[in-house]
Amino acid sequence: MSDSGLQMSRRIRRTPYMDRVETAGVRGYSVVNHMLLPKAFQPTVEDDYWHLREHAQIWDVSTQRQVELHGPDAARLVQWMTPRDLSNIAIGQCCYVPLVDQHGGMINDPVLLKLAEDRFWLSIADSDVLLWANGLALGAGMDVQVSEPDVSPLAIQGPKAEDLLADIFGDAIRKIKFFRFGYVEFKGTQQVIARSGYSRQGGFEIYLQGSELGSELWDTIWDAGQKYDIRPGCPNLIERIEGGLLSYGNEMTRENNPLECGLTDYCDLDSDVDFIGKEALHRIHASGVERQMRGIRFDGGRAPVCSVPWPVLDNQGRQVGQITSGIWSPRLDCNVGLSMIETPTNTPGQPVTVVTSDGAHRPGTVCALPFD
Ligand code: THG
Repeated sequence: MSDSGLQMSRRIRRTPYMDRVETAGVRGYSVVNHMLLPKAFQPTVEDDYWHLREHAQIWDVSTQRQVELHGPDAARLVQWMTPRDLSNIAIGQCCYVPLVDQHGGMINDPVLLKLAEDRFWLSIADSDVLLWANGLALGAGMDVQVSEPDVSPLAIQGPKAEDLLADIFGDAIRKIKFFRFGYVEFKGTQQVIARSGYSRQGGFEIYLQGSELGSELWDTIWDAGQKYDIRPGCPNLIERIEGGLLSYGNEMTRENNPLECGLTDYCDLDSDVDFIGKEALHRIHASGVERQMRGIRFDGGRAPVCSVPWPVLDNQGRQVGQITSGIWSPRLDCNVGLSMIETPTNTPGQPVTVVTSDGAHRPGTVCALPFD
């Protein structure tokens, strides 16, 4: 911890898996939702990338905090918060939902879990949804409790995740469909397990309730995983960019609306449901978005680490966007990046220039997401 340069304090919360994460050789952290997120284990992100595509990894994603809405008005509140029509979702279903403000700006992009007709979890990205939801409930006089329960997701990702978890919890988990969840028994407790996760390699997320069980859960999976060449891991930057998975705070902020973020499929603008930002999104939809989230492939050899956004220029040298996450892809044999790009330069196939932080001007091409 000391060599990461991060000065610890109570405000930067540890996770229930942290002892095991440290033993496993974590090499650095980020902070998300005021909590540590492991960022590296293997010598390189590329080692992690190839391993994730072939085997199984265990990820401490406790920073995906749950905001629980519970009570008679829980369903009304959650629907008010998102343009996605939730009227037909079932108990046991997960749902990727943009949350927007009154101007259509992105507040967060959580995974919603419907636990009961009157109980939901919003599994959030990096912004304080707890306060937003509580403020809305209070202001609207809704009968709903808004809390952050003791739930810490642990992701098992990669093609061998299913076999590994079936060894531990039985074959029933094989029947869980994508973006559905069920329950498994662990040490006398019932735990939520969903087929989901922040990668395109398949896998599950266990929403551990009860921090005191963290080390035991990690050890159980770790021991059973030896057979599957399990390794400690974390959301992989190469895999995430290739898969077009957005990171709130990086690719988008409140400055962006879900239509330009490429989340139109999760916005049911024509439905009858009432939600915050409906008027704004209708207006934006009618006038057309001014920019769009895209992939960019670019050359010039291995790019440096993208810790500040890289300007994207059109063929007249005018800035039309910025790469907010970018890295070398060893599989595609070029650099890949995510960028919001202004119309009309954002149609796939357009040539652009990326100015990386080493000063290099690199030729690139706009492409659709995901990259494959
Ligand atoms: N899992 C859980 N919580 C999370 C994330 C996660 N919270 C933060 C962050 N990740 C939110 N971002 C995403 C982005 C994309 C997806 C999940 C979380 C995703 N989307 C499906 C897809 O693109 O195929 C859409 C599924 C749907 O149809 O609803 O997987 O990873 N717990």
